[in-house]
Amino acid sequence: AIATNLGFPRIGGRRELKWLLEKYWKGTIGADDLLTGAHKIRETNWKSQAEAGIDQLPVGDFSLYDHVLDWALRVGAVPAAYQTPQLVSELDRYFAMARGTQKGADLPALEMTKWFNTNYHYIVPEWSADQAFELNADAFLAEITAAQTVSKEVRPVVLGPVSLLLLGKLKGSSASPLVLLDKLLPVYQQLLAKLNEAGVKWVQWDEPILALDLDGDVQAALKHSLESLSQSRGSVKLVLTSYFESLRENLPLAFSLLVDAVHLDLVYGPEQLPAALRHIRPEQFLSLGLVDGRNVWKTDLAKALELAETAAAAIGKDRLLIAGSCSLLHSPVDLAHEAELDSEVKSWLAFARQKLDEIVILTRAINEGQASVARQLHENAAAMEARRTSRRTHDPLVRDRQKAISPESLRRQADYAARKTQQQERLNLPLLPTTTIGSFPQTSEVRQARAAYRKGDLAADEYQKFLQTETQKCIARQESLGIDVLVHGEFERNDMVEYFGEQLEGFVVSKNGWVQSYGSRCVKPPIIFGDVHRPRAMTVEMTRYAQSLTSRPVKGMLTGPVTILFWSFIRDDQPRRDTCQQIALAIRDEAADLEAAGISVIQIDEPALREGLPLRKADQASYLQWAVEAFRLASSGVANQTQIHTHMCYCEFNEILPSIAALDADVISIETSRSKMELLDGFGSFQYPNEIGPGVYDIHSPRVPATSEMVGLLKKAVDVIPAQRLWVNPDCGLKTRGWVEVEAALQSMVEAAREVRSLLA
Ligand code: THG
Ligand code: ZN
Repeated sequence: AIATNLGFPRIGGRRELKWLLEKYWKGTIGADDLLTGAHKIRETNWKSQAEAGIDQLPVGDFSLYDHVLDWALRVGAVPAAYQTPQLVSELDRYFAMARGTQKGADLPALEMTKWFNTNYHYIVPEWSADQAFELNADAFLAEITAAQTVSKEVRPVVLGPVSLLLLGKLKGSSASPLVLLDKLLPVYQQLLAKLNEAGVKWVQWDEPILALDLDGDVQAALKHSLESLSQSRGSVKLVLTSYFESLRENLPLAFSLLVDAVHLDLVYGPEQLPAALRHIRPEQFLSLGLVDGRNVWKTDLAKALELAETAAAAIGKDRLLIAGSCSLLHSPVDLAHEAELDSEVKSWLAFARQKLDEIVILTRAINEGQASVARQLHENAAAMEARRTSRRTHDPLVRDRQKAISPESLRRQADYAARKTQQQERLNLPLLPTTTIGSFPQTSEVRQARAAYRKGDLAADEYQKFLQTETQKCIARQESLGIDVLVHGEFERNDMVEYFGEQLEGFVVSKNGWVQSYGSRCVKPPIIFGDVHRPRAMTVEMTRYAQSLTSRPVKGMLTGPVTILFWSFIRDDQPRRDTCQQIALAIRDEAADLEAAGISVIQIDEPALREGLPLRKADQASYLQWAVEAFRLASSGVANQTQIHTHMCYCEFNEILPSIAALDADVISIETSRSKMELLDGFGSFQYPNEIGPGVYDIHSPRVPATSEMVGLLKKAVDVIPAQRLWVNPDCGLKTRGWVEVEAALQSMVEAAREVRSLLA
C-alpha cells in the first residue's frame, strides 16, 4: 500500500498566507514577497508531509486564493472584462477576478459559492459560448519541479474537465457548460503530455461531481473525457477522486472509466467498499479514504484497518492507496499549536498534521503487519476507549430532556394570524417597519478591547463598561436615525457561532484551529465533543441593558441550532439530528430567559439552513425535517406576543421555500439586493405566509446606495408581498462595515421606508 494525501491546508499553521495576502492587497509588500512567502508555505507543507512518511506529495493543492479559479486560468478562461490592459500583471488579473478591483479598472469579483457541502467557498468560473481554451500551466509545472526536490514522487492534483466546466456558469445561455467539453479536452491532453514528460507517475484526477446525482449527459461526458485523454498520457496513471459522499449508483461508472485507480470516501460512505471490490478491474488500484479530512477527531484506526484489510484480502495490498477521505484543506493545521485546549478533549483530536501520521500508520500496518505499529495502534485504541466511556460526552439530564420533547413543544401556541394581532398590539409598529440584521461595525477599537480583555490586560469590569458605552452609542444612533426595531450591536461577540460555542457546555474552542473559508478569510469552528447544555444565560444581560436605554423594542439576537451545528466541528459518535436537538433546547431556554427579561422581539438566525442540505436528493427530505424541527423547538417556547425573527443569507432559498415557511418565524429577513429582488419572486409565487424583510441594500459593498434605489426595490417588493407583511432592512449584518457608510446607508434606508409608506397611504 502507498501512503497518499489528497491535499494539505494552504493557509499555514499561523495563517501565514492570510497575512501575506492582506499585506499585498494593502500595498505594504510587493508581488515578489507574496510569491516567495507562498512558496515557503508550499515547501513547509511538502516537507511536513514527506517527514510524516507520505509517499506521494500532492502538488497543485495550494492556491493563492482558490483552486477552481486557478484551473479556470490554467485552461486560459479569462472573461472578456478582465482582459483589459488596465490590469497590468497576471497577479492583478487573478485578484481582480477573485475579489474585484477599483484600481484603474472598475470590475466586480466573480461570483463565489459553496464548495459542495463544506464551509469552503470557491470562485465560479464564467464561460462564454464562444469560449476558447489555452494551456497556461508553466507555474504549475514549476511547482511540480520544486516538489520533486523534496520527494522523489509527487502527485499533481488536477481538477478534471467535467467538474471544472460544471462548477462554472455558461453566460448568456441556458445550455450546459458541457457543450464546451470538446474544446477543452485538447488542453488537458497537452497538460497530461507535459506531466508525463516531467516524470510524473500518478496524477490525482479530481472529479468531485461524482458525489452528486448525475444525469446521463454528465456520465457520458466523464466517459468521453477519459477516453479522449488515454492517448496523450504516456505512462501517467490517474487516480479518480471524489469525496464527501458515497459514490452510490455512480460507482459502476467510476470503475468503468479509463482510470488506474478510484478513490472512495470511506468516512462518509463506508458501505460502498463491498461494491467497489466487486466492480474494480484487475489492473486498477483502490484508494481508501479512511481518515476524516473535514473533521477533527482521531481516526478509529482499528475500524479503519478492518476496512483496509478487507480490501487487501480481496485485491492484494499492492493495489491499495491509503488516504484521507478528502483534501485536508477542511481541517485545522496542527494540534501541536493548541497549548491551552482541554487536555482530555485534546487527546481525542487530530488536525491535518496528525492526520498524516494516521495515514502512515495505517499504511505501515497493511505493509509490514500490525506488530510494526503496535504501540501507535495501542495508543489509538486507548484514546478511542477513553472517548467512548468519558462521562463528559454523556449528560443524562440532557438525554432525559430530549426523550421528553412533546409535539406541542414544536408549535407556537397560536397560528401566525392570531400572533400577528397580539404582537401588533404590543409593538405598535408602523407599516414597513425598519430594522437591521444585528451586528454593527466591529471597529478596531472594539476588537482591540476584546483582545486586551482576553490577554488579561483589561479588567473584566473595565471591559463590561466599554461594551456598555459602545452599546449605548449604538442605541442612540439607531434612535436618531429613526429605526423602529433596534439591536444592541453585538460588540461583545467575535463570531456568531464561536460566541455561543464558548458559553455552551459540550463545546471547546481552539486557539488556532483556523480553516479557510474563502481567500484570506478563515473561520475557527468550535468543537462539539459532548452533550450540549446551557449552564447559564448567554445574552440576557447585554440585551436587557440595551432595552433599558430605549422605549423602542430591542431585538434579542441568537444563532439558530442548525447554524451552530454546521459551523462547528460536529461530534461523529451520534447522529447530527440528536446534537442539533440538544443545541435547540439550549437556544429555547435562552429565548425564554430573554422573554422573561421583557424582550419582545427575538431573532434566531439560520444562515446555514440551506448549507446543511445533503448533496443527494434522496437524503434531503429527512434532513429538512429534522432541521426545521430543531428551529421550531428553539423558537416555539415563547408567548404569542413575542415576535420571532430569523435571518438567512448567501443561499438559493427558492428550492427550500416550503421548509422556510415551515419554520413559522413571524418575520424572516433575507439577502436579495444583489439579485435586485429577483429572489423575492419565489416568495411571491409560493405565497410565503408570514412577514418578510427583503434586504434593500448590499452590505458586502462599501457603496452607499441612494434613497431612490431603495425606493425602487421596495416598490418591486410591494408587488409580490402585501405591504402589511413587509419589513425594511439591509441584506445582512453590518459588522464588516465602517460607521460612516453605515449611518449614511441607514439614513437613506429609513427615508426610503418613509417615502414608500406615504406612497401607500
Ligand atoms: N461564521 C462562521 N462560519 C461562516 C460564516 C460566519 N461560514 C460561512 C460564512 N460566514 C463565511 N464567511 C466569512 C466571512 C468573513 C470571515 C470568515 C467567513 C472573516 N473571518 C476573519 C478573518 O479571516 O480575518 C476572522 C474573524 C475572527 O477573527 O474571528 O472575516 O460568519 N462561523
Ligand atoms: Zn446574513
